[in-house]
Amino acid sequence: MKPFSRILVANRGEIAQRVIRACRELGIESVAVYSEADRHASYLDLADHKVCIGPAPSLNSYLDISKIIAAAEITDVEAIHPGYGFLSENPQFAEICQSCRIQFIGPTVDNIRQLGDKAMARELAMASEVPVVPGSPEIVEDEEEGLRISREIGFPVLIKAVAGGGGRGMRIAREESTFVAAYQAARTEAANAFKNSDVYIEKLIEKPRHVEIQILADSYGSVIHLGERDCSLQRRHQKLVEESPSPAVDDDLRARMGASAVNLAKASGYRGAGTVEFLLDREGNYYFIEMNTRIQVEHPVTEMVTGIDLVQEQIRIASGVPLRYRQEDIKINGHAMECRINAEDPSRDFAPSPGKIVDFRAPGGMGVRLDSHAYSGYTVPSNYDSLLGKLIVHRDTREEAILTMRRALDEFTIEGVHTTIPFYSEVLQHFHFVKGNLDTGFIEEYLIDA
Ligand code: MV4
Repeated sequence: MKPFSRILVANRGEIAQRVIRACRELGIESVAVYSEADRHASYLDLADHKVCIGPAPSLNSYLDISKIIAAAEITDVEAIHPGYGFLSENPQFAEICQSCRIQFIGPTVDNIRQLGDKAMARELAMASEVPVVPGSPEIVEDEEEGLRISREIGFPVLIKAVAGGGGRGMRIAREESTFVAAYQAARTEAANAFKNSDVYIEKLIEKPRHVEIQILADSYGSVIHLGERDCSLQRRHQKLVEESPSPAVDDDLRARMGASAVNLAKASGYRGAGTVEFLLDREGNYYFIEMNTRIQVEHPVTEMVTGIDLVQEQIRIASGVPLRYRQEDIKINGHAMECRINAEDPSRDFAPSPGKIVDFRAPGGMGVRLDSHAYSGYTVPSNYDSLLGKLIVHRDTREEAILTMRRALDEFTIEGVHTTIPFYSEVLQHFHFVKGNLDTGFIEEYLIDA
């Protein structure tokens, strides 16, 4: 039985294509939406229907709730898949979908609200016996309280915005004397970026790994985890390479982190696919930092090692079908790795490089998956993020995955715009990367000239 008859995909680019593919395999009709800048996008050809939702700027198209809802009403869809970014973690959008009797393919409105507030998510984690970084139990109202808590947990500390994201509204205070300035700077930045100046405090974990657990939860309280992704390789809070399993996680740690993630999801009454983010320190301690209530860019590495189509599962869950897997059904097979290929110039501080792709030759062969909407003749618009696609490999071991990734990167030809392909070839040759010695400072430390 198919879960829905028709779904609208409220996104663009590779993730729109990814969701349309899942719909097609489930026998569900898809409706693609596009801005004027995406008129010639290839994902539109894969969908059963398409609707123009306005001019190029996201605010007037992909972020305009009334346009998306109008497109959904006109095409009479039963559900909307938001992809990632744009409206995917907007509780107001999820609420409007609900009031229009359109199923939002994602978590409940309450899930998005509660977990989108990082201080609330932290409190929930503490209440569910999930390890958190030592810090303030709640939001910190003023400098005096902040100083008192910081002295208690010990410097250095990190002041974080409750509405934070992408590292904004985050400041380090290494010692008492710089605390007040850092506290005020974090609040001001948070007020400007998120219209919410609330902050909380955590002890600073130096050079952590970023390890996240994928979970799936159905509407009946069943929750499973699908192992971890190591996303330690980042530059300015943009992930570059993701892999599963993490070179730093063994079966025992995976079981403990997985149980923590499942406990948190159960405590919040979570529904759908979600990701619980942890920091892993040098001693192998893990600490909850936040939960993402969407499908993530890097979801394919988990799909490759588990064999589970996460987008199809999102759709099934949203239609009210119980989970088809129990925890003991989940086996991690081999090793998967993903490189995000961006239209950016690594030699110019990763500046966006929009323009026309005059030649596009995709890699292939054993163990290679390419999720990309780009093609020869495609013009990369300057209005959106610069993701051209994701190159994913899946092999028996990490060593083999690295060899296949290097080979696939060598085969991959994109002419007309600058891309991050050559940068990845360097990363994959790096001694520390090959050894699996990664932390969130790796790129800045080893690969960017100051
Ligand atoms: C931290 C941290 C160290 N200690 N929290 C960055 C964005 C937000 N998602 C959380 N982040 C961090 N939180 C404590 N207590 C270091 C980071 C961090 C980071 C985390 C994951 C991946 C890359 C990062 C790069 C810089 C800082």
